[in-house]
Order: sequence, then C-alpha cells, then structure tokens
Amino acid sequence: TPPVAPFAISFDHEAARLEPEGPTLTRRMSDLEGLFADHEAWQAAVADGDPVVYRVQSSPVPEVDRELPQSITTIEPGTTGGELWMTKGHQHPNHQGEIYLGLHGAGGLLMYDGTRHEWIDMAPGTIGYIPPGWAHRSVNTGDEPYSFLAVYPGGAGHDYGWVLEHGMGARAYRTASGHELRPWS
Ligand code: S6P
Ligand code: ZN
Repeated sequence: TPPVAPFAISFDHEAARLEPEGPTLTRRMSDLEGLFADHEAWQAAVADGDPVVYRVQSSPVPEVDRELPQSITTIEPGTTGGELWMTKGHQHPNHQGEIYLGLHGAGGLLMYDGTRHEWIDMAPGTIGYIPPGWAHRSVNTGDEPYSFLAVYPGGAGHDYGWVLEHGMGARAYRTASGHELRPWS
C-alpha cells in the first residue's frame, strides 16, 4: 500500500465521528464470546436480541506500517452478569504504544502486561496512554454511551487471542455506588 497523501479529517466532537469515513466495525454481544465471566448471562443476552455493545468508526488511513490510523469507539451502557459492557480487548503483537482521548460519557481503560493490571478513569478530555506491551480493554462505567478517540501505529496489529489466553488481570463490575474492579476470574 503506498502512503496516503496528506488530507484533512474533520473531527465532529459532538457526534463522535470522523469524516471522511473509513471502515465501521459493529460488535454485537455474540462477537464477545468467552469474554464475560458469566457465560450463561452472556448466552441469555445473545438470545435476547443480540444487542450492539460497541461500534468502531475509522478515518480512511490504512492499518499498515508507518501510517497513523485513528478511530472512534462508542460503547453502549450496560452490564452482563453485573460486568460492565466493554471492548474485546487486545494486545499489539508488535508492542507499540497508543493514545486514547475521552470524548463523551464515563469509562475506564484497563491495561494488563501479563503480570500487573492498571486502570485509568476516562472522562471527556482525559488522554489515556497505553505503553508498548500492555493489552488494553475499554469499559463503559456510566449510564450513557462512552466514546473515545484512539490513535495508533498502523503496523501495531491486533491480537485478540492473547486476551483469551492470558485474561486482563481484573474485571469491572457495576456496584450500587458506581463500579469496582475484581480479580480476574
Ligand atoms: C486499536 C484501538 C481501538 C480498539 C477499539 C475496539 O488499536 O485500541 O480502536 O480497536 O476500541 O476494541 P477491540 O479490542 O475490539 O479492538
Ligand atoms: Zn489497541
């Protein structure tokens, strides 16, 4: 793929959209198999309408080495077996860093390096830094959609199997007063 020519991307903060548009990815509950601790609650949610859990909308910068793609993820509010709705989570196989910028709603950025986990509360204006080698998952901790902008190296790659194999170190649950992290189960 040849490098793209310079171009302007309009960042519609209110709508949480990038224009021009590249690919949009929609993840439904059925796409999150094996990720929630409560498998029966997950199955019930799939059977009960298989709701959209999150969408990822990208600008047209390709995911290839040395390019710098961006995307906006919007996670719907909800819980499954008490566990807050979240992204699948992945590791970058080439161990490259990434930044997230909170746009709307309340969320969390859970990171795990295979030994330790870290959590960053994400609000509009928060930049969450993901260092190389830390798997990352985003969580909606609020009761409205949570959106953030991600900027990442095009050659980073996305390893989803890593999370299935190693977990994320902790899980985020809804509580009466907000949310809490519990040890991985
Ligand atoms: C890409 C970046 C995000 C996620 C998106 C969805 O490196 O971290 O754009 O892809 O938030 O999460 P996931 O885990 O399904 O890719
Ligand atoms: Zn990433």
